Amino acid sequence: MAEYRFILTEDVRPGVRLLTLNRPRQLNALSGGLLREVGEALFAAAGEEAVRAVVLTGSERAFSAGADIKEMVAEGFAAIDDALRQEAWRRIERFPKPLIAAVNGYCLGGGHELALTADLIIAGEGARFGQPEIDIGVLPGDGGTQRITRVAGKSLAMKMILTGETIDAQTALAAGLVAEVVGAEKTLERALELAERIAAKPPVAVRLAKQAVLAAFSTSLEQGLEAERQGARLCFTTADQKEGMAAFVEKRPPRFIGR
Ligand code: CO8
Repeated sequence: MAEYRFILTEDVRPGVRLLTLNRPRQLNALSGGLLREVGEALFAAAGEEAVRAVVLTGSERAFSAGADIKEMVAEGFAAIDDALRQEAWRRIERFPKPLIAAVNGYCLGGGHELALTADLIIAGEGARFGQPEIDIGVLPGDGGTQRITRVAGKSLAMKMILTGETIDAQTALAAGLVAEVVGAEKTLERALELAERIAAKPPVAVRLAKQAVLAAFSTSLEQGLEAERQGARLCFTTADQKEGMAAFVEKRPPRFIGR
């Protein structure tokens, strides 16, 4: 596995890779370097057959407090116009395997936008979610206006983005922004448990299921339904579909081979 400066990577369970944002003293502020490493690590994980799911986490105090404000002060317009940074976001957004965010503490600005690129978020009960960009003279630049609105609706999106106020984990749960709220000490464990469970499922069906759900955010209903149908059809060409259904009929556990 590659060596990184701002993140830690570890294969912790069968099929599960853990990526830990590792600038704890800066509350995991997303410097260009950190973001590029997340993009690189996910790009690498996408190409490794043995990695079936990834868990992304931060520290106890902060998943991430957002884009690195000091870097933006130093770089000015170049910070937002940075092609490498944009490429990193594209790699993160296009990661084809299941991505679970385990969030404790602050999850703000670009940090919240990073968590929102995950397929599901497990939040510790003390987690705070927010888009405070308005207080530093900008607006969310990495998906917040679109992803919060599509998931949680206009009112909460406007409230978070226009006031910059944070919401707690229970409010995020009620709004559908997170999948589960657990005790802070259990956040990572729960995310890993779900990742391990997903990692044991037939990977072609998992990838197509993820694609089909994501199609709901970027296509018309008709196109989304077609994406779902195509996915289901493709599954019928796999050995794992035959094995899964045969195992059910024969009343035994399936042995998926990943094809
Ligand atoms: N960037 C850089 N450094 C940060 C950031 C950040 N976003 N957040 C915290 N830090 C640093 C602090 O400067 C401090 O460092 P030092 O000790 O060297 O001064 C250290 O982390 C600890 O932070 P605090 O002392 O402030 O800790 P507190 O517990 O008092 O406060 C808060 C915690 C409330 C989270 C506070 O740090 C804070 O408000 N942080 C900024 C949150 C924020 O505004 N985030 C949004 C950033 S903008 C963004 O994400 C998107 C921009 C638009 C897109 C641009 C594309 C390039």
